[in-house]
Amino acid sequence: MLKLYGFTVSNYYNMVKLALLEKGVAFEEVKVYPNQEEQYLELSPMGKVPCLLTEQGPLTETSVILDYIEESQPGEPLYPQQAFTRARVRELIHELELYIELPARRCYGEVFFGGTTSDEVRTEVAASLSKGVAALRRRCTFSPYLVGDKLTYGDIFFLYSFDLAQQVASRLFQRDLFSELPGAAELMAQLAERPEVKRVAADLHAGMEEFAKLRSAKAP
Ligand SMILES: N[C@@H](CCC(=O)N[C@@H](CS)C(=O)NCC(=O)O)C(=O)O
Repeated sequence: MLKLYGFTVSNYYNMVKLALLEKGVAFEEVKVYPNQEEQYLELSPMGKVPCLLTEQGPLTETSVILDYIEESQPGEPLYPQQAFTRARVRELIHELELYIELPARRCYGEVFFGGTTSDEVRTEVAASLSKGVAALRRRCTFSPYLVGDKLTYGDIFFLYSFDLAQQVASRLFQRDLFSELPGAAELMAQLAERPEVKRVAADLHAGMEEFAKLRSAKAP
């Protein structure tokens, strides 16, 4: 059986978990926090989560894991059939990761864990979010999903990255990314109604206290 390594508060872990749940694939969750222990690096060479352990060996990097799931597992397809539309979804996944999630992540320390962000970083992040959201505005159809009328991996990436970026934008820049991207709020609300999304959210909630303790124990 597939084993999913990570922890329930991780947004990337939850992307893979939701994909497996949506497809109805059996998997076992193995709780691990990011670390640099030799034993874990054997599975995840950067020490990050998630890691998916398959019969042939471990895989890391969320978008790669999602592709593997699509190609190897049964269940409802989560990429469009048509090659161009499938590429469009992959394009959006890259845009969400590179220009929304990763820039916003540079401010998670301040927004979620009581750290600080330099003015220089703030300026860079604000600019990146503007360009990233403008790119999404040009590409997303919200019809009602990110692209088309079926759930795709693009929606899964959107679900677990855009909201976090919005929290950064709201706290640090007094911006509302949802109003900058018409259709995004409605899609987020619709996704939140899915039973599998509710399960992931409940597990996240249940794991929050332990994660918060771990974070504060590590704080200087
Ligand atoms: N590019 C990775 C990013 C995964 C990632 O950043 N995971 C976080 C937890 S949400 C992590 O493991 N952070 C620890 C670290 O960066 O060392 C992926 O696509 O899976």
